[in-house]
Amino acid sequence: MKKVLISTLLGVTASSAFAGSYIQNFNSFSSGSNFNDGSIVRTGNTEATTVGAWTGNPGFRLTQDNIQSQNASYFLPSLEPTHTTSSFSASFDLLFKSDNTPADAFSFNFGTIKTTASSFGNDQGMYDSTRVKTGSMLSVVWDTYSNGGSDPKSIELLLDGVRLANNTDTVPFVPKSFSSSNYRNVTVNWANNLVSVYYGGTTVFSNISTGSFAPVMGDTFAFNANTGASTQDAFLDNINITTVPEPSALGLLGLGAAGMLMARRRKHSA
Ligand SMILES: [Ca+2]
Ligand SMILES: [Ca+2]
Ligand SMILES: [Ca+2]
Repeated sequence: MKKVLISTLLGVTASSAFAGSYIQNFNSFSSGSNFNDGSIVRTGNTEATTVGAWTGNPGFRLTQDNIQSQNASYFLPSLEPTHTTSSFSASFDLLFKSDNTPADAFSFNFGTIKTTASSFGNDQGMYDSTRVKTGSMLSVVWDTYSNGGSDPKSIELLLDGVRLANNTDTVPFVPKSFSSSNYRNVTVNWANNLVSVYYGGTTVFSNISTGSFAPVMGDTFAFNANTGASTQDAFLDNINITTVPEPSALGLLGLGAAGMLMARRRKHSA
């Protein structure tokens, strides 16, 4: 009996304790934004921010075209509540649509994000420079509205609201009509303080240094979308995020597993 229990513990240790993960495809929901998975959605418009908004489309809409000044945030539960994240890989599908001039932005954020956070400066991610609503964070922003000058439509990488990189060649794809084929896959990989971003099969950023960025225990991921005077639909689907805890945590877990293995062997030989 004891042997079975130890084997089970070893199995759990080997399969899931080394990485955190969040997977959501919204397929089991027909409406609303409560996914019963520890995530929190905050929006000023619950009819706009919902699954099931587009008949036949299983994605989650954060903002809706032709509704101005929306702000919707989708906070994921911490994937490393007791460790610091040392690397992560995130994948999701993103779709925009706008009848006229699209705006303003969609962002993917990772760091010390409080659930009071919202978009900051329309296209600078969720970072709050006063740090009242957030701590330090990385943000990837799909900026769909040209503010002119040095801020055209672009995909931007920010650390604490400050641009690390700005790709004005690979701009967000915002068609005027809906089609499932208009979804574009996004991959964001962060490891060794370098981040790479891929969008619709195109490399947006390749191994950009994230400088002084250092996650702390319990950091989280969050998505945000917002509209202004101009508007757009922003849909999200097929989220798959994996985190790896800091090496010291891995080491401790490894020792724990080895210890249990030794205990099990002792039991066998006894
Ligand atoms: Ca889906
Ligand atoms: Ca903009
Ligand atoms: Ca821009």
